[in-house]
Amino acid sequence: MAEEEKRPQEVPQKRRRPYVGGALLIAITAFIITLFTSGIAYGVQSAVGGGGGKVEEGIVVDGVREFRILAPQWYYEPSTIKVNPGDTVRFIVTSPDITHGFAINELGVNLVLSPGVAIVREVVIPPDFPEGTYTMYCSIFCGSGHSYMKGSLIIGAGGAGMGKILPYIATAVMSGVFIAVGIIGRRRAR
Ligand SMILES: [Cu+2]
Repeated sequence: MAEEEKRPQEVPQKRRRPYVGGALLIAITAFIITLFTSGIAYGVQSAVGGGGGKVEEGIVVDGVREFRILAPQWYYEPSTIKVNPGDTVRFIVTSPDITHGFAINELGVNLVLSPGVAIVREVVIPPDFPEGTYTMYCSIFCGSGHSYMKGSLIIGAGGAGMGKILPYIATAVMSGVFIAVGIIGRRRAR
């Protein structure tokens, strides 16, 4: 997922009415702040929620790789789990507070976690399943941190590093855009 860099110098020459420029600036600023916040929140979550980026491999019980996952507001513990292609995986997921979801699109998993009830789901990962890092996420709105309630499922070798680095790259890119917008804004003001 390489991001193409957009060059900021393609500024239209025609004059804009001030309020259009102002509204645009506010919209862009709001967008940037949102991305900043999510980048930071996600970064903090992957650093703290994952126990320092620890990868949980579960325990194998009678040939089934079992994970006990806690799902409070607004994270999964463990937040990064690893399985192998060909594994039979058992998820035992419990929410201690309010109703959350537990979804992994690529595996067709979408659980409703009623508070205090351990929800069990078994999945067989096909031996030829593409290795990689997949997202597990909350699929039921659960408050202000809902969109940050995510974790990673690594299948096989995965691309474990990318999920950790991505928020920081996003934040760095956004800093660049923020500065660029600031400079353009100043130039226009002259
Ligand atoms: Cu949620």
